[in-house]
Amino acid sequence: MESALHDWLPPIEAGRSAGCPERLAAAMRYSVLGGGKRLRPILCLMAAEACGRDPATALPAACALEFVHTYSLIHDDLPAMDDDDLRRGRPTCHRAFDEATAILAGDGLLTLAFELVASEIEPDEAARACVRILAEAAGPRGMVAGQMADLLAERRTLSGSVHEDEGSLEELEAIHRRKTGALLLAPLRMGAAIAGAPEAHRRALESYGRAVGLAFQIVDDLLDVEGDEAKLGKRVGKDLGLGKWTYPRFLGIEGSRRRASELAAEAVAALVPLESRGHRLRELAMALLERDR
Ligand code: GRG
Repeated sequence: MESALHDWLPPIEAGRSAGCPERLAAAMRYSVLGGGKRLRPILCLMAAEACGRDPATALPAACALEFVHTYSLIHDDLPAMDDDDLRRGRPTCHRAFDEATAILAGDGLLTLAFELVASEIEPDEAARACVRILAEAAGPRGMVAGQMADLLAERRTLSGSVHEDEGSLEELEAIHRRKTGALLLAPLRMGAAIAGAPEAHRRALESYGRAVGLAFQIVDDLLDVEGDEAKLGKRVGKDLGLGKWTYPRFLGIEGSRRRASELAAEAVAALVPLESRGHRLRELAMALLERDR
C-alpha cells in the first residue's frame, strides 16, 4: 500500500514532476505519506479479496480512496474549518506549507484520485462503477454534505440556538453517515465492483460497511474524550470546545462503548454470506473497537 501510494503521487524532484509544481507535489506527498492507518484502502483490498479477487487488482482504487481521505483531512484542518495544527503527529499541511498550498494540495489529491480510478482500473465497466461510487461518497450528497451539516449543527450549538441537550441521536447519525460513513462504505462497494461480486456479496459488504462506519465514528468520539494525544497524533478534547455533537454527549461513555460493540457485532453478522473469505474483515471490525489511534 505504502509503495503504491508513493509511486502514484507526483514526484518532487526537479525535472521529474511532469507538469506538477515541486511545491505542490511536496505538499501532496507530505500529507499522504505522513502516516495514517490506511483504513479505507485496507477495506477496499479486503473487500476484493473476500469476493475472491487478488487484492492487488484493487490497489489503484485503494490509493484513490486514501487520496480523497487525505484531501478531506487537509481541508478539514484549515483555519476556516477545524483550524488544527497537528495531524498524523506532524504539523498540518497549511502549517508546514501555507494555506493556499494546502488548499491546492487537497484539490490536487481529489482530482488525482479520479484520474487514477479512470485510467488504472480494469475492465472499463468496473472503472466507471468505481468513479460513480467514489464521487457519490465524497461529493455534495456524501462527505461534503456531512461536513456542511456538521458545521451548521456546531454553529447552532455555539450560537445558543440549540440547547446543550437538544439535537437528536438520529440527527447525529445522519451527519456521520455522510461525513465519515460514506467514505468508509465506498471502499467495500469499490472492492466488490472490481471483483464483479454477486448481488448477495455486495449487499453483505454494504451492511458491513455501514455498521463499521458508525462504530468507527463512535470510537473516534470516545478517543477525543479519553484518547492519548501522542498516540493519536492530533489534538484531543476539541469536540466539546467546538460545541460538536458526539456520541458520548448523547449516550455517555459506557453507552457509547456498548453501541460500538453492538455495531461491530452487526458488521460481523453481515459477513455470513461471504463464509470463510470474510475472515480478515471480521478481525478488522473487532480490532477497530480496541484501537487507540
Ligand atoms: C473538508 C469536505 C471535507 C470533509 C472533511 C473526514 C472529514 C470531513 C473530516 C475529518 C474530521 C474528523 C476527525 C472526523 C472523524 C473521523 C475521521 C474521518 C477521522 C480521521 O480518519 P482516520 O482515523 O485518520 O482514518 P488516519 O490519519 O488514520 O487516516
